[in-house]
Amino acid sequence: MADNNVSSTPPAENQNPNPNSNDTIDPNNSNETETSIDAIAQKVQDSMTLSKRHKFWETQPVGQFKDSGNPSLPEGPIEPPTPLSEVKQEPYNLPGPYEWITCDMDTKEMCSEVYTLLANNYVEDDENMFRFNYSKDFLQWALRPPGHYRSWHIGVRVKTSKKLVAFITGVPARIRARDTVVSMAEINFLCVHKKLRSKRLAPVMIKEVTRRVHLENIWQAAYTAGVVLPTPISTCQYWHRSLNPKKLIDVGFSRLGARMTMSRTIKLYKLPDSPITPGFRKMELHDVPAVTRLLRGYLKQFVVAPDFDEDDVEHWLLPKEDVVDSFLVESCETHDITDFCSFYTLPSTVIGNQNYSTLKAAYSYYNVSTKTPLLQLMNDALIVAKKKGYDVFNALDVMENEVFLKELKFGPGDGQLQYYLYNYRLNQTLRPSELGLVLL
Ligand code: MYA
Repeated sequence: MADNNVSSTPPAENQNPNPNSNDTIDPNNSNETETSIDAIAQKVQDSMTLSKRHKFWETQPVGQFKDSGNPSLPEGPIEPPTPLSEVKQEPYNLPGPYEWITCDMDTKEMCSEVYTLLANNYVEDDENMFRFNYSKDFLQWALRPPGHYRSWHIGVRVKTSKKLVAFITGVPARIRARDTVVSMAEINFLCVHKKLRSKRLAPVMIKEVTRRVHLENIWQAAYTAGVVLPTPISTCQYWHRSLNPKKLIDVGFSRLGARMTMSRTIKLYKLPDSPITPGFRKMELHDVPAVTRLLRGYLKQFVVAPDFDEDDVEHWLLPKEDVVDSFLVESCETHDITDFCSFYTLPSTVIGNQNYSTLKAAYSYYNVSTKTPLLQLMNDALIVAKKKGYDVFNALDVMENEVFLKELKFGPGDGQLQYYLYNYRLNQTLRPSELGLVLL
């Protein structure tokens, strides 16, 4: 599903900040050349349409569009940490009718409130046909990894009715950028109730989560979004593999191809009944050390990737019913674990369809092939996903996924997913294949 949202920016916030927009370049004057380069950058900014200015993001320690491709800026933190005693101790001000809460995701009641907010107000595709429907079990899994902070699960309620109307979360993660492992927050589930949109609540939510992350002495973050903000480290694309083509066509997720009948389409996407690779089986608790070794070795090749230890692997990759599925290949002779594949479960609500209310989607997570060709491994992943009743298998073009996407009959989606780092500069935009990170 396309992961897009539309944000509108009030015109009052988009005044032209540059009174000198007629500067010209004099190549003979190096001092002036520098200022002139600034002037060109400024002109590029000014020439952007009003809707592309970012009143909030321009104030944040993130790569700015005007600095893109400037090799003189060093890689690494954009701002140094501030002493903890200087971090603002009180929450940011909210408009009068609202109050902050810290969400206790251990309780069923809180989980249900968050679930309901997201189920009705979270990410929709461009045509508003589908909306992500993260399950309660999924939310508990996504928000309570090893070392998580309850204070990073932030809600906004209406003071009088106590209704939950906004949400944002962080979870801790060690993420490697080139050779440096950085403690970061992974920020996700930013959501403002539909009735409260375009009131600049999102920037307050982001500032508040930033403050609470800073209080734990963490100064960097990673996040993804469907929208383009300053400035993506990489732009990725979703690909979709039909498992239940008839349903996907009936709900308008896909269309019957030219010169195709329904029965030919069903035949095209048909898969064997069971996996083909000998030794292919579900991951179990005792596999955690071997899977960790396999994954750590594999992720080394990517420019940005998580630095998983055994606790992380146990949490993020040990199968959890209807949340995350992991399979591996155990050599029949040596009993070595040679290959691994995984996907997570994220259904989408089908908005306003008479016959179907939900699409069951599997999302490719981390896959490692050392002995079994990646194509064969992922074909087995498709086979087990089909067997488990998924309608579609989605994958980003990250890591080595391009090797199998076209071959296994994935088709490109219409939305793009942008990857971002907060307060960390990389001086080159990454190709998706240089990314070893999947956020939920
Ligand atoms: S991505 C999923 C985002 N959620 C949705 O798409 C759900 C449906 N949409 C909504 O609920 C609202 O439209 C949201 C915006 C809440 C998205 N990421 O309040 P506003 C900027 C970052 O008037 P609203 C996810 O969860 C926008 O450019 N910024 O707008 C990762 C504008 O700023 P500027 C976004 O539509 C989140 C401002 O907000 C996003 O009512 C990572 C407008 O505010 C977006 N997806 O609400 C968050 N969408 O004027 C960043 C809009 O400058 C984390 N905006 O352009 C950063 C790291 C923090 C921790 C740091 C620790 C060191």
